[in-house]
Amino acid sequence: MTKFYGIGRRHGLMIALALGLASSNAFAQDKPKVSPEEAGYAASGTSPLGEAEMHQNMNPKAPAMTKAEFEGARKIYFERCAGCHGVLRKGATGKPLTTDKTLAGGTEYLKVFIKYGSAGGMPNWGTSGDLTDAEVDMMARYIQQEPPTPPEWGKKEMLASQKITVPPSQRPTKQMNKLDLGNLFSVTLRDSGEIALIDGKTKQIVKIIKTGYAVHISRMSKSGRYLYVIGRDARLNLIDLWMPEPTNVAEIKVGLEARSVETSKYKGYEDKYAIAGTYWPPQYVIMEGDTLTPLRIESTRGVTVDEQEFHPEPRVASIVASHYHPEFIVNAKETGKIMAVDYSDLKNLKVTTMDAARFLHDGGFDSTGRYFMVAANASNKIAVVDTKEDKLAALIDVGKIPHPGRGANFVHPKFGPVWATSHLGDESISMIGTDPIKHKAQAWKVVESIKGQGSGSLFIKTHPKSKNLWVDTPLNPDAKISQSVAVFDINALDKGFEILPIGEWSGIADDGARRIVQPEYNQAGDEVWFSVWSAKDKQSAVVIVDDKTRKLKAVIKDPRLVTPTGKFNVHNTQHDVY
Ligand code: DHE
Repeated sequence: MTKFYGIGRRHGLMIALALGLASSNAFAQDKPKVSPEEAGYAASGTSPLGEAEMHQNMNPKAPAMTKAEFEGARKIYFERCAGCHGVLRKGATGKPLTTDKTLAGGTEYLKVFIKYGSAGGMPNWGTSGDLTDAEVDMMARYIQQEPPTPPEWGKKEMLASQKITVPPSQRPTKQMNKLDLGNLFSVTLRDSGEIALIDGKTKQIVKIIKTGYAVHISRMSKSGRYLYVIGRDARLNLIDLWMPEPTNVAEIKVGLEARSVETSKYKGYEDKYAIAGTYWPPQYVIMEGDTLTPLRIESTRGVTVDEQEFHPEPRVASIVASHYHPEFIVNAKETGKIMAVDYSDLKNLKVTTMDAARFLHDGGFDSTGRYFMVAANASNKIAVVDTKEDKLAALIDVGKIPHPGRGANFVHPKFGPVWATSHLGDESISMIGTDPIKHKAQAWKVVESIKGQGSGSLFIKTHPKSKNLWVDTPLNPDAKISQSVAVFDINALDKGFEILPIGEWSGIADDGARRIVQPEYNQAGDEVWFSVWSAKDKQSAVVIVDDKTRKLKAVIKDPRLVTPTGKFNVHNTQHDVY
């Protein structure tokens, strides 16, 4: 059985319950429950750390392993397990797998747990066919050894990896091509480690550009000239859209594993700095915007907001650039801390740290650009940061495992301006009031919660010019739901949703998952683009829908479109329009 994000994975819940695993052991109890969708999601992104050199740490109390077994198990650990249990196995959304716990469990217990999964959300790696019995046995012995630590990555390593292929002095001073840059899309080609630049009008691929491994997101500089693309391997590419044809002009490896990048947007600092956050090492780095030369590296290691316990690897999740101060808002996942990092004086760095909630992940601004709304996903909360006052404005309970992307801003017919999120763990869509002046009673409260197609949603979207609210469900186990999208009328939210069969509309064969992921508007706000995300060796597509009529407008099919996922319209990304 192939594993493509957990589709077809038979959950081992019943078997685990029958064996009494879910409740019989402290090891199985001390973390929040995660849904199968969340477990599959967090375990999906093969960590590039499996390739890093690490010392084999044997524990004399643990069962023996050969070097080859240890290396094989380490690779599997970083491919399948690190996303939930952490690099150092201190636990994240998954339980800690430190040797005090695993040795107490013992090989036979661990084997059952790995093979059949658990009620707490541990996938059934054995019975799903992902791991053989021999591999399950190897993993059970491996997690009783001391975890090997990946190397640190400082300025020296970053500089050694930096390439400035076109120095700023040799770059144009104005746009040298005829592209309509505002309506260009940077499309993540996840499994080929590339982005496709697609012209919004002609729907033609302008260029494919090589980027990092399992490339993740694109962000724009304030001027709209520079495109920054980060891969899971922490390779950051700087693409100059003003060159005669958009060209990669610099790159750097900012660590061993990463997900986020942003650029300075405050007046006077436009295009000046870039910042990238890493999962490993747990740190962020502020760089020169046009060369990616590292200027200041800051660790995120520290204590958690709730238990006040030291955490050795708080991964950097989303980062946004404040419009109110020369600051980056940096989210540390495992500690639950949000940091406003002042970049006006990098030698005397001022950081305002706000306590939010653990498992900070993705988020975006409210419609005014003042409040940053970020999901603390496994805490089932949205944290609101007032970027003008540098204060936490609220911490709001929402549905199960909120996953907004950057969220959706619109004017609710009854409650005024709201920001909405959908959820991975349930079918709800929570709308939060965002106007503390004219709608004070509703501000920072869930004013309405409606039901979408199902759980497994990752992204929700609208546009200031649209009356539609689009909600994807790519991680829903039912193919009918994962291959379609729900659309609500913002002025009649209680009327329910229409389902558009985007997968079917793509016209591609239904043999490679065809998940519909991440609605993204064009610059004018009259078209919505969807990725039809199939397995790497199958055909994928991008489907474009007319926003007004909700009818199919175009399908982009091209053998070069390998696993398209995120799409970033230049104008909307540059100006935080969503
Ligand atoms: Fe993402 C944003 C982390 C899996 C597509 N993803 C983010 C952000 C983080 C993150 C921290 C916010 C960045 C920011 O705003 O600065 N993503 C992770 C993971 O840790 C996770 C769960 C597992 C992994 O190992 O990577 C993960 N993400 C995925 C996917 O599998 C997705 C669906 C497909 C893909 O391309 O990998 C995916 N993530 C995205 C997209 C965004 C994103 C499209 C940006 C959304 C936006 O509108 O800005």
